[in-house]
Amino acid sequence: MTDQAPSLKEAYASRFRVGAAVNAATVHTHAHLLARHFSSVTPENEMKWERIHPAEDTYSFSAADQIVLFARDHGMFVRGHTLVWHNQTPSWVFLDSLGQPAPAKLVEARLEQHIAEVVGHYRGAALCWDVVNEAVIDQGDGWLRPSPWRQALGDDYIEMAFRLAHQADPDALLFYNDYNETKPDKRDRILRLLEHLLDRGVPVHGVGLQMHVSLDDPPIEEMEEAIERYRALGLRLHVTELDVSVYPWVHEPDRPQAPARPYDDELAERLAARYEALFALYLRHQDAIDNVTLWGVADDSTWRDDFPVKGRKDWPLLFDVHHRPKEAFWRVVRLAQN
Ligand code: HAH
Repeated sequence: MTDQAPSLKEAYASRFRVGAAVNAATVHTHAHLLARHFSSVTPENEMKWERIHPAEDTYSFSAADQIVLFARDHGMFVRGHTLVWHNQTPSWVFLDSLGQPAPAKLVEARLEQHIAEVVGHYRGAALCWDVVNEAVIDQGDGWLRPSPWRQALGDDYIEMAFRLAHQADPDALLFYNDYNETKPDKRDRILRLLEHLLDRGVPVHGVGLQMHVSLDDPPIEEMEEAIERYRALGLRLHVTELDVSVYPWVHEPDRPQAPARPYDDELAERLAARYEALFALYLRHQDAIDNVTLWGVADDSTWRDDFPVKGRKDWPLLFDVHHRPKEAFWRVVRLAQN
């Protein structure tokens, strides 16, 4: 049945790649959708430090390798995700042999080794990397997140990571990736960081816009303003983690989250209209955008079921829990055909 649906990646072939995040399971269970509709993959977790480098002398490439081999067999682009992040990084990275905070030199040597090893392993296969993920704070005073990286190495850890990644693979496209990236305050902090890196001649080539959005927020105008500001830096843009939660985005810890709700035709229609507006926005900026990646393939396997509320079913993607194209899929495809 799904074979009768037009191919999403073909509909957008002259515009930008359309990608999906996959994991060790979905690269098999969702292979039919991936092969037909997507021209790019991002490993959801399999290249993160805790998975690929769980202990000082242990690299564990096999899960990510399977995804990369799938991509090679199907002619797909691979986005490497992610080298330096405050989450999903084991604590040993920041500790010495006595369990005390490790000296900067040791953390720096580990960072250097990790990037050389991981980027080196996927050289020529992962053509782009999210080098640094989510380094900027959401709100409040200041600029950079107080992450264990910053604590160990100071603000320069960001610059260091980009230079090391460039050394490990001079041909790879290097991205800074973040969420809430269109909120004006955070956008301005991210812009400041990117300008600072560019001024210093740091090899940063693109900005990753995660775009974990909901039905009404952020407004398209806010996203468009952010895209215009980012592209004005001369950087390439990737939409790296697109999904549309059917629940409002409540980020204040003391405000209640919306209760679980059923998925019905009205919701399907609102989701379709939202996806249509998002892809219309991307099409307006297709000369700056090279890749639009969804954070998952189909609604039966999405991180949104557990974020920000554990066990609250969500329907954020273009294919339903039975892998059938949703109304949102048809609207996105039709938009490209106009
Ligand atoms: C992303 N963080 C990460 O980049 C990705 O690696 C992970 O699998 C899922 C989401 C998003 C995020 C957010 O939207 C809000 C608060 C913290 C993190």
